[in-house]
Amino acid sequence: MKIGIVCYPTFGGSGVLATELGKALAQKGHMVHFITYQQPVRLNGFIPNIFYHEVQVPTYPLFDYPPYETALASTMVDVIKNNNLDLLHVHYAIPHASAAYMAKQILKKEGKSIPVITTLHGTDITLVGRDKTYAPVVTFSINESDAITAVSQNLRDETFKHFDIKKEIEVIVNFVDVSRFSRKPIDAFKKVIAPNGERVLMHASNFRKIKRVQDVVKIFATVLKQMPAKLLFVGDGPERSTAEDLARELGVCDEIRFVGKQEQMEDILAIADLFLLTSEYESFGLAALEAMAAGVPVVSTNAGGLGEINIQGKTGYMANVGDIETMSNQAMSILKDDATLKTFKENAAEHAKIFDIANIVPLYEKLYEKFL
Ligand code: GMT
Repeated sequence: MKIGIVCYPTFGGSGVLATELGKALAQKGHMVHFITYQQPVRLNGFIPNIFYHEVQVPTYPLFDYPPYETALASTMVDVIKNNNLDLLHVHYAIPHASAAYMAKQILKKEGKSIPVITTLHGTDITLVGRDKTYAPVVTFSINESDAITAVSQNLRDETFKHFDIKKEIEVIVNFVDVSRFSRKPIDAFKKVIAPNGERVLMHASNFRKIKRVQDVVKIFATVLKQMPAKLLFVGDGPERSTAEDLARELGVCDEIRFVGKQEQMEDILAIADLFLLTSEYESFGLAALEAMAAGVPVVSTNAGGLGEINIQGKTGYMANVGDIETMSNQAMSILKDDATLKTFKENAAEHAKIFDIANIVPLYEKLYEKFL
């Protein structure tokens, strides 16, 4: 098949998922054309069946807001026509679904029909998409998609709750390449981070408000009172400085490292003992799944779809949003001794296998085939 993939190229989960999907499809022999405004972060190295088309957004003094969506729709038309694509798969509704609708209409006038599949990822529905500035366009363009998928049951339910959707939404859960994340820790790296064998806690996100990164700092500060530990913060974003300020205020700054945006998540996760995800909402929590695939148990909130991946008392624990005390106790109960930690690690790795790339990518292929 010749498949066009549209996504955000940045470190967010939807872009990561879309890029990993494209790579997996290319490895299975499909021709995959990425259409984005920048090379997606996980699209590194040369893969023969992958093509990359950059969306150029020319500026003009008249434009306070360069019309990205128009440029995207035009690029879609160009790529679909010139490469004779079979279908277009857009990830994250805004503005990808509406740009795809526009491209589809243009091509229809020229006699070419292009099926559009929209995958909903989370904030496109639960936060940004619900804003009345966007909602009518989001509702319309989702309904106009030939197929709609959501990355969790929770997100499917939220979409029906908040939008007037007339079509079925298929749940195709996120996936992880388990083999890639089953890494042995790099000893030298572990020694730098935890020179005295301290427990290593970790959080990875885009540090947006919704992630409640201050809660991560608070949980870590509580754990630190009970046992030697280090905290790795991976990623970057608007709340990073707030987290840093709080760490200073709580006197735990020396035990925390901010390692910034990282591509080699598997190497970092390999040295971690516990992953903390304190979000107010997660449609799925791909970062937590990647942690589990690396054998790292998760203490998270029970928000959104997190309960669909994190199994209470088995792969980790969950608590209500903002319940620092419970999450701190849960973290300590996992980390308290080597035997308990080992059991949680094994459970996490085992459970992640359900979400292995080999099980999920065929579901997308099956969906695509319906339209060919
Ligand atoms: O979490 C973010 O802020 C990034 C966002 C994105 O769209 O890139 O992530 C969403 O999609 C991921 C992949 O499907 C999910 O794993 C995340 O849970 C979801 N984020 C939220 O729902 C907040």
